[in-house]
Amino acid sequence: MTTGRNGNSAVAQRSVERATLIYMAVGFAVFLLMGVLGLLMRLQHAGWISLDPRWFYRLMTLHGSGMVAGVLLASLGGVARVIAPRIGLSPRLLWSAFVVYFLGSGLVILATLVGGFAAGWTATYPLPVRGDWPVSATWGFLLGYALVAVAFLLWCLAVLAGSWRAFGGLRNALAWPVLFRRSGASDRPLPTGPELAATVVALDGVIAVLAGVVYLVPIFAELLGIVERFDALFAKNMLFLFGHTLVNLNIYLAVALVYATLGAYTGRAFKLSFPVALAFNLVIVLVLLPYFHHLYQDFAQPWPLHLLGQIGSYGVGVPAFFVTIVGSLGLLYGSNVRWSAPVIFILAGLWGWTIGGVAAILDGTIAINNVMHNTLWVPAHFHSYYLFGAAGFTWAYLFHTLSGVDGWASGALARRLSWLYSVGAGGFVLAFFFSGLQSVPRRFAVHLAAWQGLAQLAVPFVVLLGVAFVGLAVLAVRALPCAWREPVTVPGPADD
Ligand code: HEM
Ligand SMILES: [Cu+2]
Repeated sequence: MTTGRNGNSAVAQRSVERATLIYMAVGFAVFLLMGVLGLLMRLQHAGWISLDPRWFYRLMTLHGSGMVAGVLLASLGGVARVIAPRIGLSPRLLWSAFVVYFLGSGLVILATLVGGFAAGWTATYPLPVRGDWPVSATWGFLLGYALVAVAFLLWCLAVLAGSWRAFGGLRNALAWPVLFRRSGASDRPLPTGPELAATVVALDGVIAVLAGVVYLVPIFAELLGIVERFDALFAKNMLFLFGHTLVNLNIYLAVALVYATLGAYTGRAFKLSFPVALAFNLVIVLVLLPYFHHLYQDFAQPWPLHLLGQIGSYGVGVPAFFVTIVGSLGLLYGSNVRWSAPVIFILAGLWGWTIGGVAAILDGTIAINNVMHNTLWVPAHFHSYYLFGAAGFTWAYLFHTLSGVDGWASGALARRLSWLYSVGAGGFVLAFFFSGLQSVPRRFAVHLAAWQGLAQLAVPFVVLLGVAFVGLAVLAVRALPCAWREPVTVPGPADD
């Protein structure tokens, strides 16, 4: 049996590649299904259908949790595929993670659609234990979350173990020689951008999962009657240390996918520069601080933590700017771009991600949060950076994987569909932003007549977005069997 330079046998490597493909394909399918729920909610807000409010909240809960889990799964698969040539990943860990993820998501679907759980994707304590749905639904939902968190943890461990081995320890895996030694001459290999990003995400991922456990265990204890109640403020801190961090890490995974994709279309290899290495190392700490902005309205929270949230929300913007905008524009600037669906997704994504990020920083400002809190401004900002950024970048890489530089994704149809997606997504999030400016509340099942106009405006854009994605899905699915059978054709991270 041949053993590759990353320590995996050819069979193991093939298994890793197939696992990553399944992560991405299943994540994409989940994204499409959850998008339909999003359309239903906007139709409801437009006053064009009338869902029972209970059903609205069940669908909203499933949509939020399903989207976050689905896009994350796809990004985890994509990044694993990108780093696999040099970092030997355990196929057993990756496949186990997939099975656990699948079981967890299944529980969440059952808990919401059958059980009636409707506490929102955040399931903020004490809502999960106070709802009037059966307690089995609460168990199902929270156990489902626990399984998804365990699966994510398995992925993090696979990456940490692999990069430890490939780079001979964590310092090299975090590119510290680039930071602290000028020459950079080292007998050990240094990580590429995607490899560094993966290690950083895996490290913070472990912390986020631990926070999730600290959140869930007391709730389980209360459900079992072991404790009567516990501190809601502490719970909320843990919840957002978990939730905020998780969705933010998805962004950095997606950025790694941009690095891995863009070079193929611009003819530039990504070089791990000092600013990008520094930025990613700062992110390790900074990504853990902004979550306090979710608690600005909790007057019982000690005020220095509010201040920390303010500083952290601004602070994380600086390295984020370096890793995305500087990193990607460095690959684009002055190059001869070959226009293709993945490139269009990435360029639209850089815009959407930046706009969403600025909107988030605004809402992370205490004085502004006092006004914008719990308005549709909040979904506006996270749908911008998710739909364009985290998800958009991930689909760019998926299409690149399934098409290659000259395949179907470079054809006129795929390119047109990509533009349609940008227009659809743009119109949809703008309607959210304008609603936010009018102080239309988020998480309301029924909207007043005065609020409905903007929702009505959003619907055709959502349909456009849907048509574009279904079209791209048809093109992509046809390329799937070939990618399953054949060994990787996508070039791994550049060796130079
Ligand atoms: C396909 C287009 C999408 C549409 C039409 C859509 C629509 C919606 C709507 C109408 C809401 C409820 C807003 C409210 O009244 O509070 C919502 C909430 C949400 N969406 Fe989306 N969405 C889409 C894509 C996404 C994506 C890509 C993600 C993330 C990966 C996402 C994550 C969420 C989350 C986390 C919530 C909050 C749920 C909660 O409050 O518990 N959505 N979406
Ligand atoms: Cu946040």
